[in-house]
Amino acid sequence: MLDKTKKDWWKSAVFYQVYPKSFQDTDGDGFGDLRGVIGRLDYLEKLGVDGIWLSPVYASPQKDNGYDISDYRGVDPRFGTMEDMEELIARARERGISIIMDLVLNHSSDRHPWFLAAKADRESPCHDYYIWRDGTPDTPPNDMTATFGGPAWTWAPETGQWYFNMFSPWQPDLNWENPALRRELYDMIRFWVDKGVEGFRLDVIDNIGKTPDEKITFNGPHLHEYIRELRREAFREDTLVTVGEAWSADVETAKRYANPDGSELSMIFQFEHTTLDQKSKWEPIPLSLVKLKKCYERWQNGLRGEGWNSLFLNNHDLPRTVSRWGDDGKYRVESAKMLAAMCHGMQGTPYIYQGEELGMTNIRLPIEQYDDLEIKNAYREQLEQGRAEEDILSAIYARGRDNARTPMQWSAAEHAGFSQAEPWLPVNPNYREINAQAALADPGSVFFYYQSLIALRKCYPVFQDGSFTLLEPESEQLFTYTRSAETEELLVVCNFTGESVPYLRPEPFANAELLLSNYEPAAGVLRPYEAQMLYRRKR
Ligand code: TEU
Repeated sequence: MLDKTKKDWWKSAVFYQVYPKSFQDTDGDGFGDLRGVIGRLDYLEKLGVDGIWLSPVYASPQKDNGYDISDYRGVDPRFGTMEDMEELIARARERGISIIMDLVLNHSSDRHPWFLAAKADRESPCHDYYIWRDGTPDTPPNDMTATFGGPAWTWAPETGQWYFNMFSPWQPDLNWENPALRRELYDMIRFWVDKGVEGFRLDVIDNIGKTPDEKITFNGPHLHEYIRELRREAFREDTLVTVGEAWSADVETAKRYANPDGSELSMIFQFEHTTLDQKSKWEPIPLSLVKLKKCYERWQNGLRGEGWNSLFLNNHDLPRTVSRWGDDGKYRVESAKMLAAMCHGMQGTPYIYQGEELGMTNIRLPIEQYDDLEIKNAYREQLEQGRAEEDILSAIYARGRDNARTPMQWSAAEHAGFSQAEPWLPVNPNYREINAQAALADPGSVFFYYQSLIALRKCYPVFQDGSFTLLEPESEQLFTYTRSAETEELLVVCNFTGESVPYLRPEPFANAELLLSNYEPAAGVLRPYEAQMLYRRKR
């Protein structure tokens, strides 16, 4: 178990993201719940993770699966009760697993009592908790659009004003310029810290300083002032782990959020590596391995000593990486392991998204079976713009968020052991083959590979500290790099293709120890999606 009284303990930790709606249903409503998470703690302990990032379980109308909160201090009855949450925190802690809650501080639900009061009365003290502009119903303040479709301004006839919504009309943006609002949020965070929550993932934190009149949504003028205040007022303990989601971050701006002086957050989620194989969200293009490697290199070297990154392939907003960069057919197991080795060999804190450790894949559904508001809006808007339906669908198959949100595949039983009832989103039909029960019965499974990766990070300090050097930067087939510390060195070798590729290890690693592999190594060649982790002592 990690010593979590140590500041920076999270640098040697591995986290696991639970998307509770899809994790495990116990009360037979087809919707995952907290008792389901409690019931699967043994599984997570076996995997070896140190913490769970729990996607939102707060009371919510679920327009955006909980990223629209109507009560920040309450548990949504669909997920369970406050007692369930307290029990989860306690039971997890007994196993050395910390609970990291999702914090959606950029916006609330339009059903939050603050917003209801704000919308009903301009004189309400809550009115200024949101962003309002006067006007007339036919002319919004400007032409900004919302992430999930439509304008970023919604008319409220009650007050005769427009309110600002970056994501959807059901998610009005909070006005961080209002000190009383900020105080409410800090007090709410303390409420959860007092319950034993050991950290937070901060949803779209780079948006909280927005100034919509200037059309600035990311990196607003007061952004870092607010984050520093958050740290001082709400994240008081040095041992709390805080990870900020920042789609806008580049290497330079990332350093501010995750500055080692501890004045802001522990680390960030940045997404550059997930944007290289697309012209825009719904226009995928083939991945250039050279570009991907250069991107990782820039981040690994750029943040070294100056910030702390997280490492991830998947989350609830991204398609399954085994389907995206690997091969989810013939070489599913090999490529899932290769991608894991590529990612977990680097410097940063790894996050595993539920089902990734099983090699779960993307899904294709008839359009009416999708649930995600982003998918539904994109489908409608692109049809209106005249894009061919089959092109829209193929973009949704490749990039839609529901790829990641299908129910967790626990067993070959009906509904994949996720629920007794029809799940809220269809189970991937491949659950009979791909499921946790099968993985646990097979020592060669993706699950046990992840278990080894997590254990290795705990055994060898080079995973945490070693400097990164990209080898063969121009190869479109191989991703190879070293991590080097004073006395030890790691070599990670990944074949990103479905072909065998000739390969000779660099000389210093000729007799190195093989820490982990997904094939029995053969001289002079890497088989399809082969990955090796090699280790040597320098002296
Ligand atoms: O995501 C931030 C975000 O910008 C995403 O909407 C992203 O642009 C999109 O998913 C790409 O397809 C966070 C949450 O992770 C997401 O689930 C929420 O929907 C969103 O914020 C709003 O809270």
